Amino acid sequence: MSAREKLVNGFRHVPYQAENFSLEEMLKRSEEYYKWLDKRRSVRHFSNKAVPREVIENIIRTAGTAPSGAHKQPWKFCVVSGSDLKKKIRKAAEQEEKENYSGRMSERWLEDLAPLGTDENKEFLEMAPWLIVVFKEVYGLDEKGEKYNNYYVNESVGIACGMLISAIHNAGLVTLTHTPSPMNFLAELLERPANERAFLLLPVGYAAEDALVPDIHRKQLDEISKFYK
Ligand code: IYR
Repeated sequence: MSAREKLVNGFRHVPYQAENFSLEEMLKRSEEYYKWLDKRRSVRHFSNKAVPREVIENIIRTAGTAPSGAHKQPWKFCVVSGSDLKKKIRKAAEQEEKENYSGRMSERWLEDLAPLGTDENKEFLEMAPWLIVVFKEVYGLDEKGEKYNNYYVNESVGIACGMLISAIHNAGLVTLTHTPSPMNFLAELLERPANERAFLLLPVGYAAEDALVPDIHRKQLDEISKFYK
C-alpha cells in the first residue's frame, strides 16, 4: 500500500489525482467546452458512410465512465450494424410510431413536435451505420444468476447516455435520442434478458451532406439557472 492509501470499511481507497488548471486556463476550458458542446444538434438525416467499430467501442467506453447508483453500472449498450436487424427494428419502430402519430399522442404533443418536423418515417434506423440500443438493468444478475439491487437506474443510465451523446459529438459524428414507444420490441428483437428494459435508441453515423436541422434555440443561462447566496 502506498503512503496515502487506506482502507475504508475494509475497502481500499487510493489517491485521486486531480488535474489542476490556473484560473485563466479554467475559464478558457469551461468556455470552450460549452461552445463546442453547443454545436451539437440532434440530426435525423444520416449518411450511410461507414464508421469504424473501434470508434463506437470508444464511445461506449466513454459512456461507461458515468457515475451510477452504488457503482452498479446498470446499463448495457447493444450495438446493431447488420442491415437485416436494422430493417426489423425500423419496421417495428415505424409500426409503433404510426400509432403514436395517428392517435396515441395528444394534439398538444403533436403541436409541440411540429417545429422538429418528425413523423413516423424512421429512415435513419436503416441509413445510419450503427444503432446503439441502450438498455437499463432494472435489477442485476450475478454470475450465479442471483438477483441484486440496482439504484437510481434512470438517473444513472440517463447520465451515461448524456456522456455517450457528447462522445459521439466529439468524434465528429451525429445522433439523436430516438424513443419509439412502447420499446418492448427492442428487447425481443435483441433477445435481452428479463432484467433489461430498452431505455433509448441512438443511431450513430455521419450527418448527410444535405442534413437540415430545425432553427431552434437554447434557453439562456438566466432561464435555466438561479444562483442563491
Ligand atoms: N417518439 C416519437 C415522437 C417524438 C417525441 C418526442 I417528446 C420528440 O422530442 C421527438 C419525437 C418519434 O421518435 O418520432
